[in-house]
Amino acid sequence: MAQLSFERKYRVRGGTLIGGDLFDFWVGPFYVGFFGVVTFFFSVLGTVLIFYGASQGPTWNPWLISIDPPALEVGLGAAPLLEGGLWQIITICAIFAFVGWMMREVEICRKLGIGYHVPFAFGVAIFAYVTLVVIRPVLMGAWGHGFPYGIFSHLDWVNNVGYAYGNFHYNPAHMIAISFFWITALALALHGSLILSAMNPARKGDEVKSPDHEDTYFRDLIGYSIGPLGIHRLGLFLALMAGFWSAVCIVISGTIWFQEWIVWWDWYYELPWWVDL
Ligand code: 07D
Ligand code: 07D
Ligand code: 07D
Ligand code: 07D
Ligand code: BPH
Repeated sequence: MAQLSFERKYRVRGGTLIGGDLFDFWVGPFYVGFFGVVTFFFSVLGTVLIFYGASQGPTWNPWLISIDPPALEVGLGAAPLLEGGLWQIITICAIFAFVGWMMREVEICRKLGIGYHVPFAFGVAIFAYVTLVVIRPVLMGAWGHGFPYGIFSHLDWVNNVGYAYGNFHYNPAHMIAISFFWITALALALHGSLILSAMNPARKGDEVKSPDHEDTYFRDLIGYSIGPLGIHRLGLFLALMAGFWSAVCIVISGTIWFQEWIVWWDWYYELPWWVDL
């Protein structure tokens, strides 16, 4: 109930970036806004085009439907609709849908008077996607380097692009990204379990425990507690680094590094103190 009366108090006009009062309303629990309309329009258009592409293809099997980018020969030009043009239009729709979603998050933050941390964080995910389908293809000179929009076909793309550089695990930025993914899961596992442990005291009837207990737990265990605010800063940082280094690991493959990734490690043999041994 408290939640609901809070919402009534804050669900007032204002804070919009575009459109003034025009789209400043809610549909059920959803805030609409100008960017809600943008997201809805491009999501529906993009999805309809995927279904249209599927209807022109060989299968309705959801795992196998695939909207492929143009052939490499097309370069950075526009392709005929059924030879990659659909992929190009769907990519534009997807970017507008994602950016629209992010801007809608910004307007909600403005209405509530809170920081822009959530839309910023989503911006990093959008950056990773745009790196895959715009930045890297443009740098490499062909839309054909983007990934196909299909459940299995995009896995084949990851596999094939990986092996194009030998064992992709040797890509140092891939290692950093993976390490951040592992650490993010570690941090969330620790944080989630710690909060639940304080909320669910082991002895029945005990009061719910405070952040003092949470801090003391980690001081006892590893000598340090990052604190109730710090863990959220750390978690956000780790997750954003995972997304950022992912974008780095793929954008350098085929633009500044062309060989198998294991060759990159030759700098180690070439260090001055043993190169002539
Ligand atoms: C849980 C939030 C909910 C989101 C869901 C996904 C669609 C697609 C469209 C059939 C964590 C909704 C799915 C809208 C329907 C059509 C045409 C987020 C959650 C439930 N992938 N990927 C999946 C996407 C890339 C990779 C699953 C999207 C890169 C690997 C799903 C993108 C690379 C594996 C999916 C994207 C890559 C997957 C589950 C965009 C590197 C798996 C995703 C737009 C990042 C796993 C069969 C998930 C799987 C999987 C969607 C990009 C690698 C279909 C939308 C090119 C190795 N990816 N992916 O839970 O089971 O995300 O595949 O960038 O093993 Mg992928
Ligand atoms: C095992 C860690 C336990 C750690 C402990 C603590 C110390 C103390 C001291 C710091 C489980 C140790 C502590 C030593 C240190 C101090 C002071 C965590 C463990 C107890 N895969 N794949 C996974 C993806 C591909 C393959 C899991 C993605 C390729 C194999 C996860 C991709 C091929 C195995 C995953 C991808 C391939 C896996 C790992 C993309 C390679 C596994 C998470 C984007 C060519 C492993 C149980 C995990 C597994 C595993 C993700 C690609 C092979 C889901 C995102 C196609 C052989 N892969 N993978 O297990 O399932 O954490 O292990 O392409 O064995 Mg994969
Ligand atoms: C940051 C907590 C601190 C832990 C650290 C790791 C050692 C090893 C031993 C030199 C997040 C301490 C490292 C104790 C020293 C020797 C002999 C947790 C943090 C700082 N892996 N893995 C790494 C381990 C597996 C995979 C890095 C351990 C499975 C991939 C580090 C285990 C599969 C990649 C590491 C384990 C797999 C890595 C960073 C145990 C599936 C990378 C880890 C005991 C899960 C990344 C060069 C990190 C890398 C990486 C350690 C198991 C896959 C060396 C201890 C078999 C694909 N792994 N790993 O940040 O840079 O974890 O590799 O299960 O790309 Mg691994
Ligand atoms: C791109 C998603 C953005 C999403 C958006 C929103 C909707 C709406 C609607 C639900 C970035 C979409 C929303 C559609 C849905 C509703 C209503 C996130 C994105 C904007 N790898 N690898 C990575 C591992 C190997 C290879 C990243 C592990 C092999 C290539 C990550 C392993 C080879 C590429 C990673 C492993 C290989 C990657 C992915 C293990 C294959 C990339 C995370 C255990 C043989 C990709 C930017 C990511 C990348 C990438 C992990 C193995 C190849 C660090 C753990 C050795 C070619 N790998 N990999 O990017 O960096 O998230 O992309 O072996 O392109 Mg790898
Ligand atoms: O609202 C959200 O979450 C609830 C936002 C979101 C976020 C946010 C949000 O605020 C944040 C902070 C992140 N994601 C963060 C991150 C990580 C760290 C940077 C990173 C690892 C990550 N997100 C990854 C992913 C992935 C992966 C790994 O694959 C997916 C699938 C997602 N995030 C998905 C999402 C959505 C659930 C949500 C979100 N992350 C954004 C929802 C949104 O944008 O809605 C508007 C768009 C539509 C409703 C549909 C658009 C349809 C298109 C026009 C057509 C489809 C095209 C597509 C390219 C086809 C792909 C086919 C696949 C089979 C490959």
